Amino acid sequence: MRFVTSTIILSSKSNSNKNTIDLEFKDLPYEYNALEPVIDSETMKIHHNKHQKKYYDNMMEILDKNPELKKKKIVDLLENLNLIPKADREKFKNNAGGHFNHSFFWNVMSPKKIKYSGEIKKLIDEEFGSLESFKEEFVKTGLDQFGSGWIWLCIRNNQIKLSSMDYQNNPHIENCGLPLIACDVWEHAYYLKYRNDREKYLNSWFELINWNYVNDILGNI
Ligand code: MN3
Repeated sequence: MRFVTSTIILSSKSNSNKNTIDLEFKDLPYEYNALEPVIDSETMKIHHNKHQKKYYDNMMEILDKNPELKKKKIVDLLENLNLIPKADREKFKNNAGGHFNHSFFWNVMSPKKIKYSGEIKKLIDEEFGSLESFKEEFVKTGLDQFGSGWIWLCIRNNQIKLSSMDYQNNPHIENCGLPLIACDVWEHAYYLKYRNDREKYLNSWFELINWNYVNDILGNI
């Protein structure tokens, strides 16, 4: 599939390794407190060291039983779950999805305010009218997600689409193009600071978006 290969380019063209998402558990691309006050340090630590680490370990447990699969890219595995032995397929989808999604999530947030510009600005302004209207839709999408899941902006055939997906599903698993923006709406992502106020979390989170990261992805398609 065309989309599979375009994602892999992320790792080769970038001049640092920060865009690489693979079968490796990495440090965050910034300090745990770097996103304060929007996301507190304790939430970041638990989220990265406990939640993502657990997804990663569970994924690796399955891959250790099937070492030939380790030669594949994680997006190839997510897009072709039939490669995973049936007994472990659901567990793999949830945990490899969790590992991929969190790796993407850390990169699509920036400690420094990033200017909304470039190709993503063109696409969003065309599809949603303005950044403000996009933000409104984004927050609404997150509020409409019942229970745990993610907000995704993805692109396919130059068309962007905003949607929410359950649990650790993502655009690779659901076969709807390449991910551009990911926001975690599981309670563990915001509960310590925002309690039940998902709307406040989403409005604050939106300001963290690393538009440069998104434009890098678009530049590599
Ligand atoms: Mn999470």
